[in-house]
Amino acid sequence: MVTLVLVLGDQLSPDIAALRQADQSEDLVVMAEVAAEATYVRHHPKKIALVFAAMRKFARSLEADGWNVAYTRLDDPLNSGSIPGELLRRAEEHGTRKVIGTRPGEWRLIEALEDMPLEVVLNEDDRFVASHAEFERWADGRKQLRMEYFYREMRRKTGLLMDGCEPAGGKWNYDHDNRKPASSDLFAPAPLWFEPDDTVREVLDLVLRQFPDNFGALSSFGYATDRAQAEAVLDHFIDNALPRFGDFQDAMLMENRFLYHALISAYLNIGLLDPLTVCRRVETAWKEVRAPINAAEGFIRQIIGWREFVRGIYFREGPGYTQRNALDHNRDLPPMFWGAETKMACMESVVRQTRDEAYAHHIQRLMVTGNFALLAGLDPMQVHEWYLSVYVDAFEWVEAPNTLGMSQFADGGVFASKPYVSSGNYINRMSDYCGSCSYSVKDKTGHQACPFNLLYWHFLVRHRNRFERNPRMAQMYRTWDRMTEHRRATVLENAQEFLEEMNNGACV
Ligand code: FAD
Ligand code: DLZ
Ligand code: SF4
Repeated sequence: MVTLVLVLGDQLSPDIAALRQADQSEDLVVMAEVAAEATYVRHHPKKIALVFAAMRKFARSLEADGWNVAYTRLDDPLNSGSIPGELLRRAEEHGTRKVIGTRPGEWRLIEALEDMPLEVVLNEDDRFVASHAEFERWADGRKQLRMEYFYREMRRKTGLLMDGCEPAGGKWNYDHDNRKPASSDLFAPAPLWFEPDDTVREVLDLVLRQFPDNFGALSSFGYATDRAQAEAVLDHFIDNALPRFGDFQDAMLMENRFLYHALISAYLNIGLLDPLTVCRRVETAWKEVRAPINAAEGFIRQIIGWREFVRGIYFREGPGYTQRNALDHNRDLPPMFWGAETKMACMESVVRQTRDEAYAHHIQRLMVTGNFALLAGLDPMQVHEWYLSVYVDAFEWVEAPNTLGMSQFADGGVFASKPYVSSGNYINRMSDYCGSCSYSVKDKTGHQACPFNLLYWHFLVRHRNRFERNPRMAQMYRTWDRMTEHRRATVLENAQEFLEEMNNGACV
């Protein structure tokens, strides 16, 4: 009996577990562009285009390698509209009940596949450094899960940047070298983009027709859509940007959207690049003195540290994780997140960049949009859906822990020891946004005061019971307590006025 081999849109790796289990001479690979996956959130059009174009090219490369592939296009009249629906349709067509797949990166789809009236076997997705069992072994019995200790295990396991049992250069982490602000005239290499080929053009037409109202620009689509292109992006990054990646990792510039970032997260997440190979390439660049240790270590930590850690948390915490709301935040996402006018230059710039590129780098996501959402008490579920829809690299296993855990503290501290909040000061130090803002970052009270300055204290006061005994936050409460009563009352009143104006739909 033929077995159906399911390959999802973020499983585009030739050695994905399901393909390794299959028999090329007999089995049928099933791939499908389906409405359910394209609409579970209103994805950015560039994200849909990337996934569909990469799926089409991957299907062709499988056929060239000798696989039989049943590929369903989105506009196929027989398309049932969902992954389970397509499996049922193919099962009936080919008289089979057997399906092998690779465990999806989202509980929603795992549950849907496990509930199917077919014999579905889901293999562990082993395109990661740590297996689920390894993460569980590391996490079990620990009072707190902190990325740094997990990361050291991953360094030991992979031998990356290791000098025997010791970290290369004598330190595990070079982060304190990595906090340099950037000046507006900083020269940064342009990213490597690709002219749309026939496949991409066809997909762009489809996306334009089918998703005309989704937030995000489709014009100047330049993402890599196959393995060779993704590898060229990696080469380009290592040759041109890696040496300064560490130094300017946290900097933000209005006219320089990508700085020294790699722009490879989407390719890693859909399977066009392999994380360990990427890290070995970066390690080699360091060994050949083409990149300093702070850059190589900082970069490798993002991949074998943060990326693996967030995945471990997502699967450990289970399907209920996305419903968490530990701080009981419930304000609606204001329209500025969807491009409506705002007087905050930082928010305007990051949202505009997000709309144009489907990309913002980590600090823009964490310390501008995320920081604002947390300080303003926005509903974490709406924040999560926003991040899941607007970024080209957004898949729930990686997006949800970053958004709900790291950025919104909605999991109550499973992920982070303290909330990532800051006043306007931090944004001013790390960016060039404040110079052109209608608000004044120097003002701490009054109608011109930077909203981050007001909301920062409003947040701390709202959550005093939870955070004042946190040793990493006690100093902030002491600073607050030292202010005059009049000053404190004015800050809170101004913050409240700002939130009310925002709630009432005013341009703030
Ligand atoms: P670089 O800055 O060049 O970093 C290199 C690589 O490290 C990235 O490609 C990525 O694979 C990895 N990496 C870095 N930080 C993280 C992290 N915190 N978690 C996981 N991997 C990391 N990343 C996603 O891949 N998908 C998401 O949906 C996503 N959502 C996020 C939401 C929020 C609120 C925050 C704060 C961060 C989120 N991140 C997400 C992490 C990070 O912002 C992106 O991985 C990064 O910006 C991608 O751009 P880059 O490839 O240029 O990364
Ligand atoms: C993101 C995405 C989109 C937009 N479309 C499809 C699709 O049509 N078919 C498919 O197999 N996968 C798609 N994906 C990726 C899935 O949503 C992803 O596999 C799950 O969210 C699990 O990570
Ligand atoms: Fe953002 Fe405040 Fe700076 Fe304006 S002044 S750009 S709101 S941090």
